[in-house]
Amino acid sequence: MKRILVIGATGQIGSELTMELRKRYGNGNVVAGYITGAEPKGELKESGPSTVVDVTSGEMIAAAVKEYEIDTIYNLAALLSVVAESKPRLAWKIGIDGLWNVLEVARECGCAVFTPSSIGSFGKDTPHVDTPQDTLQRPSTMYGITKVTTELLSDYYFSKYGVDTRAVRFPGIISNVTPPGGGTTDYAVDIYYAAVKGEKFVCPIKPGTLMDMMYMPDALNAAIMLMEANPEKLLHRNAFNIASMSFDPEMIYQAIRKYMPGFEMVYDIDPLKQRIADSWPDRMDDTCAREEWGWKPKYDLDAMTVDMLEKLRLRLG
Ligand code: VAH
Repeated sequence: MKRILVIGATGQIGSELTMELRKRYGNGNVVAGYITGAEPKGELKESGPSTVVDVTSGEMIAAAVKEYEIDTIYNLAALLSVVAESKPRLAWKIGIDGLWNVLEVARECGCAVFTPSSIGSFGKDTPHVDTPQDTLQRPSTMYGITKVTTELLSDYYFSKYGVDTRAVRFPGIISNVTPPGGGTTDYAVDIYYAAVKGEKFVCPIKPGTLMDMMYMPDALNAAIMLMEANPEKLLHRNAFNIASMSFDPEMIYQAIRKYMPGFEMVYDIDPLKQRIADSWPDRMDDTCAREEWGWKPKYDLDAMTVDMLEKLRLRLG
């Protein structure tokens, strides 16, 4: 049975990924790694083991791997795109110095490693429509620079040391559990909260700005499916394009109004978020993921909207 450590287990992806992994592999086999000040709470804390793991400390990672006999590490420690622009050195420290620590421990202890990349790893010169799996990657954000470096370093550890590294390029992820923090695509989560609270939504991204987006259940399934995939079938490793939806603010606004006709939205563009969004693809080509490990999303914009509104209504009353 797999023994898994999730680093960044209390973040937007980590909190739901930890619970999904516990469902699939058994609560006791999935350790939630967190940093002081971001302790797990509620079911995440009660349902299985957790321990302090700061990704910038190789010793902490090694101690957790040895104590819990870990064979697989999901490394989700990162600053998101907008925050990373205000703290570029910290973004590198967590994203790359931290990754190096994870990969070194994985090399010494024989662990497989998943460290996600993102649509942020592409730049304005990358083809925006049907973005190829193998293409030009010259991002202009510190977040994107850390993600391209993540891909290259993870591939390096696979080819040079045989470390089993795998990853996907996540779209903007929409979830109804842990709110996101500091991302360019956060508007696609915040809009649902505004709708359910009966508030007018102020959108920071221009109409017509298409970006790849994905509902959290599909994102979690992609990560776990890839880590379970037959390695002999993988022609790529770090990192696979995965796509499910491509929409702009008008499309998600209309998707919500279909169920909440009184919902209103206005625009107040955030120049930094818009500059970042303009450099990202409209929609990636994910043929390689579909062919090499059977990737297939389940949620489209309408199905996600129905589920988001239902779940948020239950939680926010
Ligand atoms: C962000 N939500 O906006 C994150 C994500 C692909 C986008 O990396 O920074």
